[in-house]
Amino acid sequence: MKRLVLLGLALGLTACSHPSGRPSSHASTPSVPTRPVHAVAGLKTDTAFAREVKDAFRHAWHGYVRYAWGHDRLKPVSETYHDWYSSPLLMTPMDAYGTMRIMGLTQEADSDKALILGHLSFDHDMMVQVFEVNIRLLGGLLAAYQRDHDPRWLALAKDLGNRLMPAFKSPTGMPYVRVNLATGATADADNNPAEIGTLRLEFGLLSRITGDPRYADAARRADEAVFQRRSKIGLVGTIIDVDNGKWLNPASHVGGRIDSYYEYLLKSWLLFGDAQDHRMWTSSVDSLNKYVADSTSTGLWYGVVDMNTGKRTATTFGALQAYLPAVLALSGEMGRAESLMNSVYSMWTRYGIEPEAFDYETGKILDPGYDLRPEALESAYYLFVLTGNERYRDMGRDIFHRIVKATRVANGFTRLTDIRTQKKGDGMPSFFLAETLKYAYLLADPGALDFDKVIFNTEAHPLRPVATSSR
Ligand code: DMJ
Repeated sequence: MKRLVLLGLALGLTACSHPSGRPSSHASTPSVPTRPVHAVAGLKTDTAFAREVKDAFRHAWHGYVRYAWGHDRLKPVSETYHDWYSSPLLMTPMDAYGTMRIMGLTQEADSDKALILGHLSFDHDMMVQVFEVNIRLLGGLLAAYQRDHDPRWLALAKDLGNRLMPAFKSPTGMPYVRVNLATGATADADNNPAEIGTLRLEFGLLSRITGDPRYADAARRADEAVFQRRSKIGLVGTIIDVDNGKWLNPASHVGGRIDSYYEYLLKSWLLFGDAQDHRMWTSSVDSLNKYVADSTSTGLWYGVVDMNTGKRTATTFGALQAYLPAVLALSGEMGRAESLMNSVYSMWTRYGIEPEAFDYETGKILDPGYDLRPEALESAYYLFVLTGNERYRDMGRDIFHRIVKATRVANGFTRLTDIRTQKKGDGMPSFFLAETLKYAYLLADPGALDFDKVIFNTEAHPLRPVATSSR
């Protein structure tokens, strides 16, 4: 059934349905493709929940304004800030901006916008991590431009895109991990599928908006270079050398360093409507479901296997892997998405807060930190809007309450170094404002953003389809 639906979509057929998502009757076109599943109409707002999330956001933002204004990240416990590089790139303001607009926090958003447009500059002689800067800043700038239509956002996006482009100048076309924003010098050939493949949405959209194909072409070549080097059984490994294309670590999984590679294969197809993306996604997810998925007595998980043999090498799962129910649901694989969401929620309730990593066979915690991560809330949100089933909103509300209870401090929210003792660290990542609180808010008030009109980048910046001819 799934294959028929997807084939129909690829061929541009007009009607499809899914038992959980409402039927789609939109025509498929290359530039604004039809989606496999659609949001359930008329979902009600949970006003009390929405108010709580907004209050949490204001609390986090006020901590940033007071102690970290103009810098990358708040350290709420020591009441100071952290910058990623020698000059701040306004990670938190850029990540927070779209969430403020969705929540209707106009005053905060206006002052945030003034800060960014007045101070954000990429003209710095410093090495930056291409992936991190892309998902936070290029994604955030493009989403802001598509929302506000203010050309200053686009000018910054173009400038950043141009400065990141030298990263792709490797013999294989796969980008280096880091690039110097001023000189174009590159560093670190040992890259991974996530950092290589999580550029397509932003670079593709930059090309669609500017009419300059160079960005999309470079990111697509990089994606294809990873896909072409998949093993005979269709899996990718954890680390690859972008100079010679050789795999340096054959562990295959859906966690950090691979996670958003899969996410972007699907989303590139949905945003750009290209049949080749669709082929890469379907063949990749088939291999994932065949080899990496693990049906156990405690439910469905996705563990670790050798990319060449498919032999299971570890039964590790954790906070980062929790994005997968969202991606499976968006692709129309609702059964698997719902089973995996049950496992994700069991991980939260078992330990009170999810661990960064644990062994789903033995229950042993492998990494006890909690970094204010959003993935479980992201998946609860997708499942709620695509099924209309309140149990997913209940899960999300419970997760949100657990986060607030354990991580709220006087001047914001902070990561935990150990979920067993709830020992607090000292850092509020920018994605807490971009993703964690945005997905919590959208669970509470799903009408605040039309799910069917956007594709969220991996930092939860909502991107919109643009016709090829548009300038
Ligand atoms: C975010 O920066 C993105 O969601 C990325 O894909 C994974 N890590 C963090 C959130 O956990």
